[in-house]
Amino acid sequence: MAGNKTFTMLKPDAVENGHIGAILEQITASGFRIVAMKLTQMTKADAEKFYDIHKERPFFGELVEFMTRGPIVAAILEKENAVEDFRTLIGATNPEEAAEGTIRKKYAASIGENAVHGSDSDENAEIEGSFHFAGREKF
Ligand code: RTP
Ligand code: MG
Repeated sequence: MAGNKTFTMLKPDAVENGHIGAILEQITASGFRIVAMKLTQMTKADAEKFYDIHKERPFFGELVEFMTRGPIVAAILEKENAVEDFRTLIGATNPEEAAEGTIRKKYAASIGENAVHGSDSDENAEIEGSFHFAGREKF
């Protein structure tokens, strides 16, 4: 059975460009409930740990640099079939390939700076949510 939670980050580019409100509006209008949320900034060590799975990829250094350059909005979201439905809502990793109306199509500039993160499995949603939030911060 599909899980009901996912984890997201509005990335530094989205925050810098003033898109927090519009993106959160699209997320909640699409049926996701906010379970936990905060403005925070990852350290280099945080980003290296969070993206450990990508450490051998050629873009790893760039990714860590980007994700630590300013604040992000971290949030846990709840909805039936949350992981899959949220990845549909954000669109393809490369905004040029993202479907019309998706968050990345509307707000992302490039494959590297692509406005928003969405967990890729129920297991990773739990790991990533717990990376950013303590139990008492989840509602
Ligand atoms: P995310 O984890 O952020 O939701 O994105 P995703 O699943 O669609 O993509 P993933 O393969 O997990 O890549 C993680 C993030 O790394 C950056 N990236 N840059 N320069 C590049 O070729 C490249 N490829 C990936 C993006 O920020 C991507 O979201
Ligand atoms: Mg991913």
